[in-house]
Amino acid sequence: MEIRVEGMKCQGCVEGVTNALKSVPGIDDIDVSLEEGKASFTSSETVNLSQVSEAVSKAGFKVK
Ligand SMILES: [Cu+2]
Repeated sequence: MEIRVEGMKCQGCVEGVTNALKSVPGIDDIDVSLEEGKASFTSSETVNLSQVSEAVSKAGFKVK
């Protein structure tokens, strides 16, 4: 699963997004790309996408 994340500017932002995604139940492997403005993850169970965007927004970024 891949999402676009707006507003990442440095490695600290990448960590912020990574941690936000880690907090969402069901998400396993996370790969956040600063250059591409993307985050991809695998999930073992169904992931609630509104929960994903809420967690990322709370961290200060925008999901597109
Ligand atoms: Cu940053």
